[in-house]
Amino acid sequence: MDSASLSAAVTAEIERQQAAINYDELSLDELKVVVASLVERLELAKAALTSKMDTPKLVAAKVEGTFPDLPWGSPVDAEMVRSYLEKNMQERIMVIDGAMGTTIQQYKFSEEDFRGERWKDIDQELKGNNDLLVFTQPDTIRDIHRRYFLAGADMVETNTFSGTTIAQADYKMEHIVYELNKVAAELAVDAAKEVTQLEPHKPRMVCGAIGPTNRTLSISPSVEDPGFRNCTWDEVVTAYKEQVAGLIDGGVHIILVETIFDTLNAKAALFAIDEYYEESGCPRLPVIISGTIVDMSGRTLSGQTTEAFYVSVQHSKPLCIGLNCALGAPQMLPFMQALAGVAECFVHSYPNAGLPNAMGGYDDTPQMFSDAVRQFAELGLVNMLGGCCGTTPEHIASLAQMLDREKFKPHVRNPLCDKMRLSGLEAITVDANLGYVNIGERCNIAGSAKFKKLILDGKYDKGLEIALAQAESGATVIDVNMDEGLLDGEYAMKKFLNMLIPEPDVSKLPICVDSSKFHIGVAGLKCCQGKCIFNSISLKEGEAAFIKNAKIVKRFGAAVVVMAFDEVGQAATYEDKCRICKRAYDILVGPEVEFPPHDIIFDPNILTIVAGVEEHNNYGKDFILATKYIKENLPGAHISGGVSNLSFGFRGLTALEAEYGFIVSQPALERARSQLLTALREAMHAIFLYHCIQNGMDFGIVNAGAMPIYEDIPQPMRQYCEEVVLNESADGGHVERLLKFAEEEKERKDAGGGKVVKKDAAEWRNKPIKERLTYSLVKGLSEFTDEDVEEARQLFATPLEQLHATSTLPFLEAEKTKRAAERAAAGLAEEEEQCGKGTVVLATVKGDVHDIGKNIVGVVLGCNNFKVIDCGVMQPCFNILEACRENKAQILGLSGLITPSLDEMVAVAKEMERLGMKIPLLIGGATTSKMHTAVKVAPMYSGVAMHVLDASRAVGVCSALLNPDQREEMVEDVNEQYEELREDHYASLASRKFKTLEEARELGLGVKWGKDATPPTPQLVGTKVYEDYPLEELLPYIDWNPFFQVWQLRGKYPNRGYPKIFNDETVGEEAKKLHADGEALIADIIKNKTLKARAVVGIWPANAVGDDIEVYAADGSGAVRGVLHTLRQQEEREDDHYLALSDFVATKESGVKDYVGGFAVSCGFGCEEVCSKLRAEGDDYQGIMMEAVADRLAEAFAELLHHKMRKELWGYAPDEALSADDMLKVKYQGIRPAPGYPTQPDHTEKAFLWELLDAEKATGITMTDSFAMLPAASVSAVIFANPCSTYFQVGKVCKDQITDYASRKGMSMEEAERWMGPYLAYDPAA
Ligand code: B12
Repeated sequence: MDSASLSAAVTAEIERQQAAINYDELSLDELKVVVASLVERLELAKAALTSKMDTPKLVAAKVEGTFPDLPWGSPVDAEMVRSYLEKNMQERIMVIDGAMGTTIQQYKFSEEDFRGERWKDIDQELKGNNDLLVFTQPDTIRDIHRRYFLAGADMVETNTFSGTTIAQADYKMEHIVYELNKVAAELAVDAAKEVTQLEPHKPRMVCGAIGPTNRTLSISPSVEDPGFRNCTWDEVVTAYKEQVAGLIDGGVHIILVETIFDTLNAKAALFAIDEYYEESGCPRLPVIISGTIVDMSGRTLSGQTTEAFYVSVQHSKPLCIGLNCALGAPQMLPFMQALAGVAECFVHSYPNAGLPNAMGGYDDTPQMFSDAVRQFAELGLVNMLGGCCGTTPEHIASLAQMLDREKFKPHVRNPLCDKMRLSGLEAITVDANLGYVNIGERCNIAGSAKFKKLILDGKYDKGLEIALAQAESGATVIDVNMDEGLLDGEYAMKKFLNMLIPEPDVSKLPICVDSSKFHIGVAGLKCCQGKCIFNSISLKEGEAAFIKNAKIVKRFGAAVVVMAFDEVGQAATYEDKCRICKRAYDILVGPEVEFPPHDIIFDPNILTIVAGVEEHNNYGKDFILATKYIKENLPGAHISGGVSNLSFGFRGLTALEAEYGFIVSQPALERARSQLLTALREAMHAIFLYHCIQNGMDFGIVNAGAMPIYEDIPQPMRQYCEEVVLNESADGGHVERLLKFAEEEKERKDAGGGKVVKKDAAEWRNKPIKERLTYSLVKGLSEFTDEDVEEARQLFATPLEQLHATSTLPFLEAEKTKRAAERAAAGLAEEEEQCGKGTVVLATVKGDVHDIGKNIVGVVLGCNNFKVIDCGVMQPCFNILEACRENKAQILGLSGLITPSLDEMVAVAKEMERLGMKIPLLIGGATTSKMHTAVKVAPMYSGVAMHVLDASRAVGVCSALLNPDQREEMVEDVNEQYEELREDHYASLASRKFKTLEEARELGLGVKWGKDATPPTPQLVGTKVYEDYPLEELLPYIDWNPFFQVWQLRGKYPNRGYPKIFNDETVGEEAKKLHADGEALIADIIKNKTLKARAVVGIWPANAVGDDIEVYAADGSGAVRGVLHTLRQQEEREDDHYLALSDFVATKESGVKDYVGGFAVSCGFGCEEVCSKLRAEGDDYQGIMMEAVADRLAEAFAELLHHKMRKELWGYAPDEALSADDMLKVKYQGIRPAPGYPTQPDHTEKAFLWELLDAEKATGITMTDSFAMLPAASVSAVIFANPCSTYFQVGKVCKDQITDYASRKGMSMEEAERWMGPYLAYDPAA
């Protein structure tokens, strides 16, 4: 259709539509709609018209010839550039160019123009990738720079806004990034030279422009998952570093980090620049930083105020800071005023040509633009002006002429601020106005049991609620600490912070990233856009490490907490505190680090007083005096400390109570006592803090809400506490006085004077029995469980339940009766009694001998009215699924103790899927985990597969799964949770960093054998067998702690562990009874010789060869008996060494003679026979007790034999005199890692150990296909004697190591990957 007929057709259509409308009949609102739509159409038509009538395509002015170098030479002289700019910015308002994008549009390039010759055949659209034009249209880009210079700009920006691998990835052009930046810089420098030759009085310069990239480190791209990020800090830093290298090599004079809408991206850019200078040795060019305020709220896209933005980047010491883009000049005014008010450097602005119009274009003409920016100059807010979107060389010409004409006075820089400034979304200045800074400690896993539990349970969202509560209750800074052995601290830190940052009510506050592990703290810094506090560094590892770490913290721009620690240890006395802090201060502020003094916070260690050691009683005073010393002698530095340490001597149950906000099961008397302790402790804290603050302490990690005001502390308590805190009184009897006071108070309360019951506790006790039980279950209270359950039982229990009530299994009884009461209260008991709750099949999988955990689950389910079919141990998949079929099982539960069983569980899940089964699959046992179930088992089975942590949860889970009203919701919950876990798992795999095997080996322990270490020569070389070791000798070596775990008895702090558990209010009595039953059983076993203790130990000559240990014949012939293979740590962390067990044995090449030992022990012979008999008689309690006791004896036997080795058989510690407790704390020399334990996770290593020991023949202990030992109560280990040996965790290992390990072991890769499955740092299927 030609244009005339097209226009006729359009007109006809419009007429047709209009004819049908009678405008008179339309309402006012309808008419408005019509007018709006017509206006929109008209605008579109006008835009089309303008573009048709536009000036013809611009053609670049071709430049020929060469020009003399710029005044600052080549390679650039950074100092000359800086002083030129400093001088000029103080004298006049300088001019930076306008937009590149808008100006490029004037040249009207087509797709072909963008591609040029170089990419003419590429299978990718390139139009819009403006940065590429430096290659394909270089003349034009140089021409644009030239036009800006000629318009009056002092400096232009390179055409590299998207010149990072991250931004170029959109066009698959990552590979040209370095070249792009270099070429872009060269073009701009060419133009600068050309114009400088024309106007030598005004030399021109080039800013290397670094854009924000198209990803954000602080903001999640997913609305559903605010904790998610699509790029990491390290990726962004790497990308920026490559860009910086190209720009500098291309000859730029200034680095410009611009259009910052997420400060964390900008911090990564500044970090990359700093790192680049340090690594390259290149002179430091001036840096200009330019942020973008997105709307009239005055915040960046990532939520920061202008002040907070400045505080977050001030550490990079920019020459100039300002705002550009997004708004027009009039809208920017208040934010420019704020910036000029806070910045210590020069200030600039380069706004858009007004706000964008309906078409996304900019309407301000050159004149309008220069009129608009004039206000900044008039108000003295700026040292440089320019233009952003919508501006062209004509706009800049108009601006430059105005500045030339009117000679405004430039902005005068603020004096350098010598106060600490911190920022989250908002900024704070630590000064007299702010006063004492309260660092909220509730998100510190080491300081808050509640937070710790939530994080360990993966409930990060609930953890956030704690952070919110902290912020609401007046914390000035939020402390985040994830130091917990069971956690991947780095991952947890990142995950929590990434979730916290989008919560404005929390992230408005600065964060204190807190970890004793440097790398975890650094991981935290990588998540925070604001200026943080880094807690902590110290001289513990020596000066070199201190300097290195301080420089890293400085590079992130964080303030730092310095612990008063040095190579010798923790500073306890006044002298040590002052000496170490002074030394640290001098290093930090000295020329090598140049840390800002006001960003240093010393923690001179608040240590415990009144703990029974007289010399320690001065610790409080020492701290107060050290505070004074620091304030007076180390200018600028601050002081902080963990106040509650002071009174740890008085620690009671109170912390837990306070934490959970309800009474933790003590009777009124104990409660009163603990309240006294709380009151005393709080009084001591308040008094101590009062004196510290008087002397200059300005930070503190405290639970602020809990502390009384000094003046409010009643006398004589205040005086007594004060004397103790300051360790001084007229008669010197202050400590005794306070203790006596405490004792008397306690007695007074015991006599009834202090009976305090929480109000709500009393109220809920008046409710009906069902509500009372529900309340205590929901709140986890057990104080009244016994009496309530008894009441319920009298009322409702069924005959069957009463029968079970005679069972002597204490926790089972409690569990059962509680549930019975619930059920009865709900009126369901009778109904269930008739039909039972359902059928559950239980089995320990093939190759595994684990029984006890499964048995407990079986009994608990049985007691709760489930029909349980227990298939036993070592059950092949077929048997298990047959049992399900035969018994019409409604649930299948699998159990396993050792890692190879995990694979077996996956195999069962696959088979269930293949057979089309639908019943829920429950996974349990010591080696299993929620994560493994989510990642490996659940995806194999379309029915629900879920992990169950312990027996007490099994009942709830099975009940819900079989209840039609609850099942669906539960399955949905599990699926959702597991999906998240899978995502977390893969994200964590991707984010962890590993050394290559080669690098890790380089970082091995590297003992200088023969020089630093001489291995002891053993008394025994060869093996020794113990056929029937006297059981009574094992008794002192028993570790009772795991015994209580079996029965799921865990005392509440401080009554954790044996024998303190006996004092526990809730479980103490039961623990005593169980322990007595256990001891009685052991006595019986010894008397009747029911169990036999058998063992074989051996020591052989050996040497390390790489990561392996060659074991030689005992006869001294040097013949190689075989090889023990060991695995090396690879996951990156702070430690200097990446260990393998072979590091603990002298290397073959050293020529030094060395040895390894080993043993296999068992106390399980005879156990199974007794247990089957007891089971047949229905005495589950005694059966489980028998298994638990046999396990204890086996471990005790292992401890005893190791002791014997050290003292006699190896004999290197003949005089060792450790208590049993110290032995359990591994205070001896040498280690005995068991194959399967974290130091050697590979169970197959037991095969060669068995061969060496001839273990099966010597003891009768056999091994299953999965290398589980039979009888179950058996332990084996390899023994290392050298003092350098320590326990460690191999952790995850990479493919390079598995490849190497497999070939060393003569295994296929698949086989090695199968045995090492849970420890792989990669997905072998990927
Ligand atoms: C006590 C103990 C032992 C005892 C007893 C083990 C036994 N017979 O059960 C002794 C000292 C004998 C022992 C030996 C070994 N152990 Co061990 N041991 C432990 C320890 C400390 C506690 C396990 C335990 O008994 N807990 C108490 C019971 C009651 O709990 P449970 O088994 O977890 O069962 C509960 C829940 O899991 C759940 N549950 C269990 N099954 C099921 C099933 C279903 C369906 C459901 C719903 C729930 C459920 O409910 C149960 C009751 O609450 C764990 C570490 C730990 N903290 O878990 C290591 C641990 C299990 N042992 C381990 C290893 C490696 C070994 C050895 C191979 C070491 C060696 N080379 O000698 C041997 C193997 C023994 C053998 N026969 O082959 C590893 C296993 C993981 C792995 N890497 O393979 C662990 C995890 C230690 C570790 N961190 O590496 N061990």
